[in-house]
Amino acid sequence: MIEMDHYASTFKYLLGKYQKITILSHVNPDPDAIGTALGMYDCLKKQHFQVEVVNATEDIPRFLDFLPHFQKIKQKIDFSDSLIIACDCGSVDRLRFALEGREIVNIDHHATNSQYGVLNIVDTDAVSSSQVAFSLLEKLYPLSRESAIAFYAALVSDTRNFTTSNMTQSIFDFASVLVGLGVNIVEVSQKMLHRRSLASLRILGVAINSLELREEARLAILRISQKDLIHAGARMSDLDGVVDYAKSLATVELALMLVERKADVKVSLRSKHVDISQLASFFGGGGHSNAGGFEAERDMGVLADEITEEIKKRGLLS
Ligand SMILES: [Mn+2]
Repeated sequence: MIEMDHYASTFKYLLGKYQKITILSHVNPDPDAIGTALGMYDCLKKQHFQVEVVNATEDIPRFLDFLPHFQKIKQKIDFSDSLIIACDCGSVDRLRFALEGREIVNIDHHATNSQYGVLNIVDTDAVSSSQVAFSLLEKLYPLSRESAIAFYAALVSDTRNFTTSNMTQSIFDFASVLVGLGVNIVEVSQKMLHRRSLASLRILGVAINSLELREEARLAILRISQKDLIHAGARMSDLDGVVDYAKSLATVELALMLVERKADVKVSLRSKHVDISQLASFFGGGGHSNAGGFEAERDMGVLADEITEEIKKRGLLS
């Protein structure tokens, strides 16, 4: 973990220059992006800043509607003179706003983060961006139950319910602190796990039917076409976690999911052990050691072959 004292004093100095704050997170947000943003929102709002929380995406996962202030999330930035706080976002273009000339505080844990802020609080040892945000804010302000709920939901999601390979004892200590602030863990689990959309199950079925194994069954590929999405009535947010099913196969080391969208193909990468962050960067994306992704304007079949070749060239499965 990074040493937070220095970052906290710089952050406090930056906050002192502004009355208004705009909290952003990456496009097609996951629960860590939204939970980190809403936890920060609650904390800074209670410090009497004028705060707005914005995400460029229309389709924010609806199962997060139990998070405090979820209804406050807007699609448009209204403040022109605010400090920008970016949550869980590895590159500034994934915020999808024109931010030239704006001061940005970059709070993240992606190994591929491009350090686009005036202050970059990027801890690649943190398991969620909410952990980075919490470590920062606890140096400066009291944290409420509302912030804790949002940070905990983010933590649960990015660790896939405390099962990812970066889990350590200290993560349970962090979770325990959040629970001590009043998080109802049963409620969060039920709200996050037991309220799936029908479309998400239908598209999961389609994805699993498309499973193809390559490289002696160590590489799994899932493909979802634009037609599949329309037929299932699925949105991109219904695909959260689908690629993990391919990774769960005993023989599989590396799993890919290709989703055909209107203008491009979205690729999600997951691995059990090998570092796939450089592979994701090579194709213009980013991520963590075991989870990443990118977008490409190519035919799905061509792209699957290209990625397979690059995996072989890099010896990721040898
Ligand atoms: Mn994250």
